[in-house]
Amino acid sequence: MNHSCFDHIPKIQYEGPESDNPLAFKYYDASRVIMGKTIEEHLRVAVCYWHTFCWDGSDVFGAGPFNRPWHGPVNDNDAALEKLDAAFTFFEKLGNPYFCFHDVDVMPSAETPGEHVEKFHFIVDAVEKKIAESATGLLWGTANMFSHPRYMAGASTNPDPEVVAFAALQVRECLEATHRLGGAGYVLWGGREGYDTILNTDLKREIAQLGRFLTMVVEHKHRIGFKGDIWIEPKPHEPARHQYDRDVATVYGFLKNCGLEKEVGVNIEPNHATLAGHNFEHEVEMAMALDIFGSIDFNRGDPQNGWDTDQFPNDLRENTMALYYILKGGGFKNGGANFDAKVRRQSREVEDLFYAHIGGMDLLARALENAARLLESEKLISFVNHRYAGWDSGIGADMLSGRASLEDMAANALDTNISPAPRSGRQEYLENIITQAVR
Ligand code: XUL
Ligand code: CO
Repeated sequence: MNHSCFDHIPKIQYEGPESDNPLAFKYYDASRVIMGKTIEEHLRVAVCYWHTFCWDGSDVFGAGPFNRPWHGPVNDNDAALEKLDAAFTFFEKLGNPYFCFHDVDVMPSAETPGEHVEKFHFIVDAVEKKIAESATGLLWGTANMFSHPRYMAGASTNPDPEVVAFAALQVRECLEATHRLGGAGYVLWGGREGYDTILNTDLKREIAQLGRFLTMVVEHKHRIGFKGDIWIEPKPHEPARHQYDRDVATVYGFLKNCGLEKEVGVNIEPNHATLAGHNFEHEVEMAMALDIFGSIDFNRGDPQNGWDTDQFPNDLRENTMALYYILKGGGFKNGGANFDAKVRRQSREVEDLFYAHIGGMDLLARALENAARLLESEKLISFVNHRYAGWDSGIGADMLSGRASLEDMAANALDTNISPAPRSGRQEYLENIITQAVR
Protein backbone atom coordinates (compact mmCIF):
# COMPACT_ATOMS: atom_id res chain seq x y z
CA MET A 1 0.00 0.00 0.00
CA ASN A 2 1.25 3.49 -0.83
CA HIS A 3 1.40 6.04 1.95
CA SER A 4 -0.66 9.17 1.20
CA CYS A 5 1.83 11.54 2.85
CA PHE A 6 3.76 11.84 -0.44
CA ASP A 7 0.72 12.24 -2.72
CA HIS A 8 1.67 15.86 -3.48
CA ILE A 9 5.20 14.86 -4.54
CA PRO A 10 5.64 13.85 -8.19
CA LYS A 11 7.86 10.99 -9.31
CA ILE A 12 11.32 12.59 -9.42
CA GLN A 13 12.53 12.74 -13.02
CA TYR A 14 15.77 13.73 -14.69
CA GLU A 15 15.24 17.15 -16.34
CA GLY A 16 18.83 18.24 -17.00
CA PRO A 17 21.06 21.04 -15.65
CA GLU A 18 18.88 23.83 -17.08
CA SER A 19 15.81 22.79 -15.08
CA ASP A 20 14.56 25.07 -12.28
CA ASN A 21 12.29 22.39 -10.84
CA PRO A 22 13.51 21.70 -7.27
CA LEU A 23 11.80 18.30 -7.39
CA ALA A 24 13.78 17.06 -10.42
CA PHE A 25 17.27 15.69 -10.99
CA LYS A 26 19.64 18.03 -12.83
CA TYR A 27 22.59 15.59 -13.13
CA TYR A 28 21.45 12.19 -11.86
CA ASP A 29 20.41 10.64 -15.16
CA ALA A 30 20.15 7.02 -13.95
CA SER A 31 20.52 5.36 -17.35
CA ARG A 32 23.34 7.55 -18.72
CA VAL A 33 26.43 5.46 -19.45
CA ILE A 34 29.84 6.52 -18.11
CA MET A 35 32.86 4.26 -18.66
CA GLY A 36 30.72 1.32 -19.66
CA LYS A 37 28.21 1.41 -16.78
CA THR A 38 25.09 3.48 -16.09
CA ILE A 39 25.17 6.10 -13.36
CA GLU A 40 22.74 3.92 -11.41
CA GLU A 41 25.04 0.90 -11.69
CA HIS A 42 28.11 2.92 -10.69
CA LEU A 43 26.65 4.62 -7.63
CA ARG A 44 24.19 2.03 -6.28
CA VAL A 45 22.45 4.76 -4.28
CA ALA A 46 20.82 3.77 -1.00
CA VAL A 47 18.51 5.69 1.33
CA CYS A 48 19.07 5.02 5.02
CA TYR A 49 16.02 4.05 7.05
CA TRP A 50 17.18 5.51 10.36
CA HIS A 51 17.69 9.20 9.61
CA THR A 52 14.99 9.39 6.94
CA PHE A 53 12.10 7.45 8.45
CA CYS A 54 12.87 6.98 12.17
CA TRP A 55 14.43 10.20 13.43
CA ASP A 56 11.91 12.73 14.76
CA GLY A 57 14.35 15.64 14.75
CA SER A 58 15.13 15.47 18.48
CA ASP A 59 18.57 16.47 19.72
CA VAL A 60 20.21 16.57 23.15
CA PHE A 61 18.59 19.95 23.81
CA GLY A 62 15.03 19.31 22.78
CA ALA A 63 12.13 17.32 21.44
CA GLY A 64 11.65 16.33 17.83
CA PRO A 65 9.88 18.88 15.65
CA PHE A 66 9.29 16.66 12.61
CA ASN A 67 5.94 15.11 13.49
CA ARG A 68 6.16 12.72 10.54
CA PRO A 69 2.79 11.56 9.21
CA TRP A 70 3.91 7.94 9.76
CA HIS A 71 5.00 8.51 13.39
CA GLY A 72 1.99 7.64 15.54
CA PRO A 73 1.82 7.75 19.35
CA VAL A 74 1.85 3.94 19.49
CA ASN A 75 4.94 1.85 18.92
CA ASP A 76 3.49 -1.45 17.71
CA ASN A 77 3.47 -3.71 14.64
CA ASP A 78 0.89 -1.52 12.86
CA ALA A 79 3.07 1.55 13.34
CA ALA A 80 6.06 -0.37 11.95
CA LEU A 81 3.98 -1.38 8.90
CA GLU A 82 2.88 2.21 8.34
CA LYS A 83 6.50 3.38 8.45
CA LEU A 84 7.37 0.65 5.95
CA ASP A 85 4.61 1.87 3.60
CA ALA A 86 5.97 5.41 3.88
CA ALA A 87 9.53 4.24 3.19
CA PHE A 88 8.66 2.27 0.07
CA THR A 89 6.43 5.07 -1.24
CA PHE A 90 9.37 7.43 -0.79
CA PHE A 91 11.69 5.00 -2.66
CA GLU A 92 9.23 4.71 -5.52
CA LYS A 93 9.10 8.50 -5.94
CA LEU A 94 12.86 9.00 -5.61
CA GLY A 95 13.89 6.02 -7.71
CA ASN A 96 16.78 4.90 -5.48
CA PRO A 97 17.76 1.30 -6.25
CA TYR A 98 18.67 0.43 -2.63
CA PHE A 99 18.04 1.13 1.05
CA CYS A 100 19.90 0.26 4.27
CA PHE A 101 18.47 -0.51 7.71
CA HIS A 102 19.19 -1.40 11.34
CA ASP A 103 17.00 -4.13 12.85
CA VAL A 104 15.51 -1.66 15.35
CA ASP A 105 14.67 0.88 12.61
CA VAL A 106 12.05 -1.34 11.05
CA MET A 107 10.54 -3.03 14.14
CA PRO A 108 8.73 -1.82 17.26
CA SER A 109 10.90 -1.68 20.40
CA ALA A 110 11.47 -4.96 22.24
CA GLU A 111 12.88 -5.67 25.70
CA THR A 112 13.46 -9.41 25.95
CA PRO A 113 15.32 -11.68 23.51
CA GLY A 114 12.08 -13.58 22.72
CA GLU A 115 10.17 -10.37 22.05
CA HIS A 116 12.99 -9.12 19.81
CA VAL A 117 12.86 -12.24 17.65
CA GLU A 118 9.07 -12.28 17.41
CA LYS A 119 8.74 -8.62 16.43
CA PHE A 120 11.68 -8.69 14.05
CA HIS A 121 10.37 -11.78 12.21
CA PHE A 122 6.97 -10.16 11.81
CA ILE A 123 8.39 -7.06 10.10
CA VAL A 124 11.01 -8.90 8.03
CA ASP A 125 8.16 -10.88 6.42
CA ALA A 126 6.55 -7.56 5.48
CA VAL A 127 9.85 -6.08 4.22
CA GLU A 128 10.35 -9.16 2.05
CA LYS A 129 6.93 -8.61 0.40
CA LYS A 130 7.65 -4.91 -0.15
CA ILE A 131 10.98 -5.66 -1.83
CA ALA A 132 9.33 -8.25 -4.09
CA GLU A 133 6.78 -5.67 -5.27
CA SER A 134 9.19 -2.75 -5.68
CA ALA A 135 12.22 -1.70 -7.72
CA THR A 136 14.22 -1.01 -4.55
CA GLY A 137 16.31 -3.71 -2.89
CA LEU A 138 18.50 -4.01 0.18
CA LEU A 139 22.10 -2.76 0.02
CA TRP A 140 22.99 -3.72 3.57
CA GLY A 141 21.55 -4.51 6.96
CA THR A 142 23.00 -3.99 10.42
CA ALA A 143 22.05 -4.63 14.03
CA ASN A 144 21.77 -1.60 16.28
CA MET A 145 23.82 -2.54 19.33
CA PHE A 146 24.38 0.94 20.70
CA SER A 147 21.01 2.66 21.38
CA HIS A 148 19.50 0.41 24.04
CA PRO A 149 20.87 1.06 27.59
CA ARG A 150 21.86 -2.62 27.81
CA TYR A 151 24.71 -1.73 25.43
CA MET A 152 25.99 1.29 27.33
CA ALA A 153 29.25 -0.54 28.13
CA GLY A 154 29.56 -2.05 24.66
CA ALA A 155 28.01 -4.91 22.70
CA SER A 156 30.62 -7.61 21.96
CA THR A 157 33.10 -5.79 24.23
CA ASN A 158 30.70 -5.66 27.20
CA PRO A 159 31.99 -6.87 30.58
CA ASP A 160 28.81 -9.01 30.92
CA PRO A 161 28.53 -12.16 28.76
CA GLU A 162 24.70 -11.93 28.95
CA VAL A 163 24.87 -8.65 27.04
CA VAL A 164 27.19 -10.22 24.47
CA ALA A 165 24.70 -13.09 24.08
CA PHE A 166 21.91 -10.57 23.36
CA ALA A 167 24.18 -8.91 20.79
CA ALA A 168 24.88 -12.32 19.22
CA LEU A 169 21.15 -12.91 18.95
CA GLN A 170 20.61 -9.56 17.23
CA VAL A 171 23.45 -10.16 14.78
CA ARG A 172 22.35 -13.72 14.00
CA GLU A 173 18.82 -12.50 13.32
CA CYS A 174 19.84 -9.48 11.28
CA LEU A 175 22.48 -11.33 9.24
CA GLU A 176 19.94 -14.05 8.41
CA ALA A 177 17.32 -11.40 7.52
CA THR A 178 19.84 -9.56 5.32
CA HIS A 179 20.57 -12.84 3.54
CA ARG A 180 16.87 -13.58 3.08
CA LEU A 181 16.15 -10.05 1.81
CA GLY A 182 18.89 -10.32 -0.83
CA GLY A 183 21.22 -7.78 0.80
CA ALA A 184 24.62 -7.18 -0.78
CA GLY A 185 26.40 -6.55 2.49
CA TYR A 186 26.24 -6.61 6.27
CA VAL A 187 27.69 -3.78 8.37
CA LEU A 188 29.07 -3.71 11.91
CA TRP A 189 29.55 -0.24 13.35
CA GLY A 190 30.96 -0.45 16.85
CA GLY A 191 29.50 2.71 18.36
CA ARG A 192 30.10 1.54 21.91
CA GLU A 193 32.89 -0.94 21.13
CA GLY A 194 35.44 1.14 22.96
CA TYR A 195 35.61 2.85 26.34
CA ASP A 196 35.17 6.12 28.16
CA THR A 197 37.78 5.60 30.90
CA ILE A 198 40.62 3.12 31.07
CA LEU A 199 40.08 3.02 34.87
CA ASN A 200 37.16 0.59 34.53
CA THR A 201 38.34 -1.14 31.35
CA ASP A 202 40.24 -4.36 30.66
CA LEU A 203 41.37 -3.36 27.18
CA LYS A 204 43.16 -6.61 26.37
CA ARG A 205 40.08 -8.64 27.23
CA GLU A 206 37.76 -6.33 25.27
CA ILE A 207 39.74 -6.54 22.04
CA ALA A 208 39.89 -10.32 22.41
CA GLN A 209 36.08 -10.37 22.75
CA LEU A 210 35.73 -8.10 19.70
CA GLY A 211 37.93 -10.42 17.65
CA ARG A 212 36.18 -13.60 18.72
CA PHE A 213 32.76 -12.05 18.07
CA LEU A 214 33.71 -10.99 14.55
CA THR A 215 35.10 -14.47 13.88
CA MET A 216 31.76 -15.97 14.97
CA VAL A 217 29.90 -13.58 12.63
CA VAL A 218 32.08 -14.66 9.70
CA GLU A 219 31.61 -18.35 10.61
CA HIS A 220 27.85 -17.83 10.70
CA LYS A 221 27.87 -16.03 7.36
CA HIS A 222 29.44 -19.12 5.78
CA ARG A 223 27.18 -21.49 7.68
CA ILE A 224 24.03 -19.85 6.25
CA GLY A 225 25.54 -19.39 2.77
CA PHE A 226 25.38 -15.57 2.69
CA LYS A 227 27.37 -14.54 -0.38
CA GLY A 228 27.44 -10.81 0.37
CA ASP A 229 30.24 -8.94 2.14
CA ILE A 230 30.80 -8.09 5.78
CA TRP A 231 32.06 -4.56 6.47
CA ILE A 232 33.24 -2.79 9.60
CA GLU A 233 32.48 0.93 9.70
CA PRO A 234 35.41 2.83 11.26
CA LYS A 235 34.87 5.83 13.54
CA PRO A 236 37.36 7.22 16.08
CA HIS A 237 35.00 8.40 18.84
CA GLU A 238 31.43 9.51 19.54
CA PRO A 239 29.70 8.01 21.36
CA ALA A 240 32.64 6.25 23.08
CA ARG A 241 35.70 8.35 23.90
CA HIS A 242 37.99 5.78 22.28
CA GLN A 243 36.53 3.40 19.68
CA TYR A 244 38.51 0.31 18.71
CA ASP A 245 37.61 0.63 15.00
CA ARG A 246 39.29 4.03 14.78
CA ASP A 247 40.00 4.35 11.07
CA VAL A 248 40.67 2.14 8.04
CA ALA A 249 44.30 1.40 8.94
CA THR A 250 43.38 0.48 12.53
CA VAL A 251 40.59 -1.81 11.32
CA TYR A 252 43.06 -3.51 8.98
CA GLY A 253 45.49 -4.16 11.83
CA PHE A 254 42.68 -5.64 13.88
CA LEU A 255 41.51 -7.83 10.97
CA LYS A 256 45.04 -9.03 10.34
CA ASN A 257 45.41 -9.85 14.02
CA CYS A 258 42.27 -12.04 13.81
CA GLY A 259 43.20 -13.51 10.41
CA LEU A 260 40.06 -11.98 8.88
CA GLU A 261 41.60 -9.51 6.41
CA LYS A 262 40.33 -11.55 3.45
CA GLU A 263 36.85 -11.96 4.95
CA VAL A 264 35.89 -8.48 6.16
CA GLY A 265 36.13 -5.07 4.52
CA VAL A 266 35.20 -1.51 5.44
CA ASN A 267 32.23 0.80 5.08
CA ILE A 268 33.81 4.27 5.01
CA GLU A 269 32.00 7.41 6.13
CA PRO A 270 33.56 10.81 5.26
CA ASN A 271 32.39 12.45 8.49
CA HIS A 272 34.06 9.65 10.44
CA ALA A 273 37.23 10.09 8.35
CA THR A 274 37.41 13.78 9.22
CA LEU A 275 36.79 13.06 12.92
CA ALA A 276 39.82 10.74 12.75
CA GLY A 277 41.91 13.58 11.32
CA HIS A 278 41.92 12.21 7.77
CA ASN A 279 40.25 13.33 4.61
CA PHE A 280 37.74 11.23 2.70
CA GLU A 281 40.05 10.26 -0.16
CA HIS A 282 42.76 9.11 2.26
CA GLU A 283 40.41 6.55 3.79
CA VAL A 284 39.24 5.36 0.35
CA GLU A 285 42.76 4.97 -1.01
CA MET A 286 43.99 3.28 2.18
CA ALA A 287 41.15 0.74 1.88
CA MET A 288 41.99 0.19 -1.79
CA ALA A 289 45.69 -0.26 -1.00
CA LEU A 290 44.90 -2.83 1.70
CA ASP A 291 42.25 -4.50 -0.47
CA ILE A 292 39.41 -4.03 2.04
CA PHE A 293 37.34 -1.37 0.25
CA GLY A 294 33.62 -2.13 0.56
CA SER A 295 31.01 0.59 0.69
CA ILE A 296 30.47 4.28 1.54
CA ASP A 297 28.12 6.11 3.91
CA PHE A 298 28.14 9.43 2.05
CA ASN A 299 27.70 12.51 4.19
CA ARG A 300 29.74 15.47 5.34
CA GLY A 301 30.76 17.03 8.65
CA ASP A 302 31.13 20.66 9.55
CA PRO A 303 34.77 21.75 9.34
CA GLN A 304 34.31 24.25 12.19
CA ASN A 305 33.16 21.76 14.79
CA GLY A 306 34.31 18.38 15.95
CA TRP A 307 31.34 16.08 15.93
CA ASP A 308 29.34 13.88 13.61
CA THR A 309 26.83 16.23 11.95
CA ASP A 310 25.82 13.71 9.24
CA GLN A 311 24.91 16.39 6.70
CA PHE A 312 24.07 15.57 3.10
CA PRO A 313 27.16 15.88 0.89
CA ASN A 314 27.48 19.06 -1.16
CA ASP A 315 31.20 19.53 -1.73
CA LEU A 316 31.90 18.77 -5.38
CA ARG A 317 35.67 18.87 -5.08
CA GLU A 318 35.79 16.52 -2.09
CA ASN A 319 33.44 14.03 -3.73
CA THR A 320 35.17 14.25 -7.12
CA MET A 321 38.41 13.29 -5.35
CA ALA A 322 36.77 10.41 -3.46
CA LEU A 323 35.02 9.06 -6.57
CA TYR A 324 38.24 9.34 -8.54
CA TYR A 325 39.97 7.00 -6.08
CA ILE A 326 36.90 4.73 -5.97
CA LEU A 327 36.81 4.46 -9.78
CA LYS A 328 40.57 4.04 -10.03
CA GLY A 329 40.29 1.13 -7.57
CA GLY A 330 37.62 -0.57 -9.71
CA GLY A 331 34.43 1.04 -8.34
CA PHE A 332 31.76 -0.46 -6.12
CA LYS A 333 31.20 -4.21 -6.25
CA ASN A 334 28.75 -5.25 -3.53
CA GLY A 335 28.97 -1.80 -1.93
CA GLY A 336 27.26 1.40 -2.91
CA ALA A 337 26.51 5.00 -2.03
CA ASN A 338 24.39 4.99 1.10
CA PHE A 339 23.35 8.41 2.39
CA ASP A 340 24.00 8.15 6.10
CA ALA A 341 22.84 11.75 6.27
CA LYS A 342 20.05 13.66 7.91
CA VAL A 343 18.25 16.88 7.10
CA ARG A 344 18.72 19.74 9.55
CA ARG A 345 16.31 19.99 12.46
CA GLN A 346 14.41 22.92 10.94
CA SER A 347 13.88 21.05 7.67
CA ARG A 348 10.77 19.51 9.10
CA GLU A 349 8.65 18.81 6.06
CA VAL A 350 8.66 15.74 3.82
CA GLU A 351 9.67 17.94 0.85
CA ASP A 352 12.95 18.54 2.67
CA LEU A 353 13.70 14.81 2.57
CA PHE A 354 13.33 14.92 -1.21
CA TYR A 355 15.44 18.07 -1.64
CA ALA A 356 18.19 16.47 0.45
CA HIS A 357 18.31 13.21 -1.51
CA ILE A 358 17.93 14.88 -4.91
CA GLY A 359 20.83 17.17 -4.02
CA GLY A 360 22.97 14.28 -2.83
CA MET A 361 22.29 12.17 -5.91
CA ASP A 362 22.90 15.09 -8.27
CA LEU A 363 26.15 15.86 -6.50
CA LEU A 364 27.39 12.27 -6.76
CA ALA A 365 26.41 12.03 -10.44
CA ARG A 366 28.40 15.21 -11.15
CA ALA A 367 31.33 14.03 -9.09
CA LEU A 368 31.26 10.70 -10.91
CA GLU A 369 31.41 12.43 -14.31
CA ASN A 370 34.33 14.55 -13.10
CA ALA A 371 36.11 11.52 -11.70
CA ALA A 372 35.62 9.53 -14.92
CA ARG A 373 37.01 12.43 -16.98
CA LEU A 374 40.03 12.65 -14.68
CA LEU A 375 40.66 8.94 -14.93
CA GLU A 376 40.25 8.83 -18.71
CA SER A 377 42.59 11.78 -19.21
CA GLU A 378 45.29 9.80 -17.30
CA LYS A 379 46.90 13.08 -16.22
CA LEU A 380 47.11 12.14 -12.55
CA ILE A 381 47.88 8.48 -13.00
CA SER A 382 50.62 9.06 -15.56
CA PHE A 383 52.26 11.61 -13.26
CA VAL A 384 52.20 9.18 -10.33
CA ASN A 385 53.40 6.25 -12.45
CA HIS A 386 56.27 8.34 -13.76
CA ARG A 387 57.14 9.44 -10.22
CA TYR A 388 57.61 5.82 -9.11
CA ALA A 389 59.01 4.46 -12.38
CA GLY A 390 62.36 3.70 -10.72
CA TRP A 391 60.76 0.75 -8.92
CA ASP A 392 59.84 -1.06 -12.13
CA SER A 393 63.38 -2.28 -12.84
CA GLY A 394 66.95 -2.35 -11.49
CA ILE A 395 67.75 -2.12 -7.81
CA GLY A 396 64.23 -0.85 -6.97
CA ALA A 397 62.55 -3.96 -8.41
CA ASP A 398 65.22 -6.17 -6.78
CA MET A 399 64.54 -4.66 -3.36
CA LEU A 400 60.77 -5.06 -3.60
CA SER A 401 60.96 -8.66 -4.80
CA GLY A 402 63.28 -9.54 -1.94
CA ARG A 403 66.26 -10.27 -4.22
CA ALA A 404 68.24 -7.33 -2.87
CA SER A 405 69.13 -7.04 0.84
CA LEU A 406 69.92 -3.97 2.91
CA GLU A 407 73.55 -4.84 2.21
CA ASP A 408 72.90 -4.85 -1.57
CA MET A 409 71.07 -1.52 -1.44
CA ALA A 410 73.89 0.05 0.59
CA ALA A 411 76.50 -1.39 -1.82
CA ASN A 412 74.51 0.04 -4.75
CA ALA A 413 74.61 3.51 -3.18
CA LEU A 414 78.39 3.30 -2.79
CA ASP A 415 78.97 1.77 -6.25
CA THR A 416 76.98 4.41 -8.14
CA ASN A 417 78.08 7.13 -5.72
CA ILE A 418 75.08 9.24 -6.81
CA SER A 419 73.83 12.01 -4.54
CA PRO A 420 70.16 11.95 -5.67
CA ALA A 421 68.75 15.35 -6.65
CA PRO A 422 65.38 16.08 -4.99
CA ARG A 423 62.52 16.25 -7.51
CA SER A 424 59.43 18.44 -7.37
CA GLY A 425 56.26 16.75 -6.09
CA ARG A 426 54.27 19.22 -8.27
CA GLN A 427 51.43 19.56 -5.76
CA GLU A 428 50.07 22.85 -7.12
CA TYR A 429 50.28 21.64 -10.73
CA LEU A 430 48.25 18.56 -9.72
CA GLU A 431 45.74 20.57 -7.69
CA ASN A 432 45.15 22.70 -10.76
CA ILE A 433 44.21 19.55 -12.69
CA ILE A 434 41.53 18.87 -10.07
CA THR A 435 40.27 22.47 -10.22
CA GLN A 436 39.95 22.15 -13.98
CA ALA A 437 38.09 18.84 -13.68
CA VAL A 438 35.54 20.00 -11.09
CA ARG A 439 32.51 21.18 -13.06
C1 XUL B 1 27.02 6.31 13.23
C2 XUL B 1 26.82 5.66 11.93
C3 XUL B 1 25.84 4.51 11.91
C4 XUL B 1 26.26 3.38 11.06
C5 XUL B 1 25.36 2.18 11.12
O1 XUL B 1 27.90 7.36 13.21
O2 XUL B 1 27.36 6.07 10.94
O3 XUL B 1 24.60 5.01 11.50
O4 XUL B 1 26.34 3.78 9.72
O5 XUL B 1 25.15 1.73 12.39
CO1 CO C 1 27.37 5.41 8.95
